[in-house]
Amino acid sequence: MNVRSVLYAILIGALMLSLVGCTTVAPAAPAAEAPAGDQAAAPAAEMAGKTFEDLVVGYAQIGAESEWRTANTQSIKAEAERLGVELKFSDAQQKQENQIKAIRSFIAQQVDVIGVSPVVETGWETVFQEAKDAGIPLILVDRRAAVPEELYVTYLGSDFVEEGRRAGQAMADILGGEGKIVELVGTVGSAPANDRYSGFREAITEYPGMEIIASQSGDFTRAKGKEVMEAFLKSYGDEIDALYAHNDDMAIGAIQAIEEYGLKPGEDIKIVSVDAVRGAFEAMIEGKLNCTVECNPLLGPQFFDLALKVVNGEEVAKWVPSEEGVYFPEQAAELLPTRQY
Ligand code: GZL
Repeated sequence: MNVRSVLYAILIGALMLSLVGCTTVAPAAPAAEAPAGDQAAAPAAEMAGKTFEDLVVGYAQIGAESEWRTANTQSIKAEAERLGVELKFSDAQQKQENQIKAIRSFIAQQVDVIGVSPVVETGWETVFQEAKDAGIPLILVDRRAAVPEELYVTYLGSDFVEEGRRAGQAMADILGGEGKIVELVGTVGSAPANDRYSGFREAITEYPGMEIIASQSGDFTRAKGKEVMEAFLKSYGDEIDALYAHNDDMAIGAIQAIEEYGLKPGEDIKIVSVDAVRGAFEAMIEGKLNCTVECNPLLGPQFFDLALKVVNGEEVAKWVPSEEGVYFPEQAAELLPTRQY
């Protein structure tokens, strides 16, 4: 073999070796062409799931019956705006049939997720099943519904029984363990009314000197709370030592009735209520309310975080409870400026 042939052979060999030493990475096939199940081939964006800006959420709100509800609605709308979520919002004016219609409309529009605050606990199984059959996850917000757990992904809201217990213990402390109590109950059949009713009774059981002499629904509104308190005063007058109201709006209505009757709310009749809205702090500063148990309405941020996780197939707890406190007159003036609702 002459010199030229030897050099040629060496050159070819070196060339062959260099090809074996380096690999070229074929560009990832676009997701559409990637073999089924070959996640490694899918572009990163495809695996990231939806973002808030992609989200379309249907929210079936109860109505606008109280300061609490107004704050709750504001929190949900403001957070949707901040995140860039497309929010389809319905106000049912406290009618279950309107909430059911709204949920069916959201299903027809094929939203990504449905949020609902059930006005009452029963009557939801059919429409929740329709949402499940349509493959649309449903989140209970604020109030629970009496349905099988598989019909909703998670419940975001308070422990209303604990709120009732806290109100009962506060009432026992304020009354010194004895007195005749009238009760303004929330919307009949609603989870907060049912649970605040039972939690309060659980707490006062150990005080035999405490007696509930009358109990009637004021439907969580000021107007109805005033009306029912007027009836209580007509029937029992100054026999009444205290009022337990399932929300601050009914308590504020009752305060007006007590003053018009000629008694001093917060003194002649002690008052314990629930929600801790600004109106309650103002009433405590005026000496007309003796305690308010917090029920947090500012659920917008937690709701949309849960909605995005659910839509992206992430695990979420079956119940996400709210953090809440109990407030008394001596704290009211200092805390009022800090209250967000
Ligand atoms: C409680 C909420 C109740 C409030 C009322 O989570 O559902 O409904 O306590 C409101 O003020 O009307």
